[in-house]
Amino acid sequence: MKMGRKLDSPLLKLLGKTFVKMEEKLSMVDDETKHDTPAVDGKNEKEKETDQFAEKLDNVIKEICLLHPCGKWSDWEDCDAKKNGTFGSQTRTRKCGYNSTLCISNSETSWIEKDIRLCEYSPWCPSDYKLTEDDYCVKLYADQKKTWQNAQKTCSEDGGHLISIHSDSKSRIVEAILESMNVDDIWIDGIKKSSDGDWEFLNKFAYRNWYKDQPDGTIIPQCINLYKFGKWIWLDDPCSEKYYYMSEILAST
Ligand SMILES: [Ca+2]
Repeated sequence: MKMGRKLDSPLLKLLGKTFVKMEEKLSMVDDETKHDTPAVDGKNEKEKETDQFAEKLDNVIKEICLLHPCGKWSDWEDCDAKKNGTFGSQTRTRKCGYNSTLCISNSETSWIEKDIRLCEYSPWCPSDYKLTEDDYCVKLYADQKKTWQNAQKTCSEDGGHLISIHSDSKSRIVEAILESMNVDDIWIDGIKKSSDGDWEFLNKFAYRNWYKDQPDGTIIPQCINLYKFGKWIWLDDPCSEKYYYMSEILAST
């Protein structure tokens, strides 16, 4: 047996009892052999006893290994379903045979057991955030209008940020929510902090949806207002203006 491995409690007890029994047996053998047999094959009495003990211990361990052949299960792998609301499967494995935690490593007599179960794809959102079809966690704040910075602060306290609109499809998701709530302008991510500086965004996407002649603001800092003007477009506006806003938290599984 390799020492220093982790043994679980029932096995330790079993092993402990086994040692006690073997010690009793060996002391009997010891009594029987005390008075006779000179050393043959170059080993003295003590060495033979040690050999015997080791052999018996080895057999006991093998028996225990067969009674308790498998190690601990691994953690479950990620669910292989990829779309919200769909089902998939997930697996876990464990090593069995002489590769279990107790037993001597022997790849010829070990095997891997696989367990499988049904799972549902379920990204996590805080309870008051809505999970969109494309797996964004969003919340429209339409109770109190705030400056861009204060809106960002509220989002940040939720563990999120002002919603980042980096594509037409993302914009359509946001627009649908706004229209369902009869809100026609909100703060979104994007700020220009100095007159000769660049616009700063959370993401690296090149997507922009400025209305014609925008941005044109001269009061610094300027922030981005998503506004429904026939269609949904971006206007720059002084960040000190107050609008409703939408917060976004990265969904996790
Ligand atoms: Ca403007």
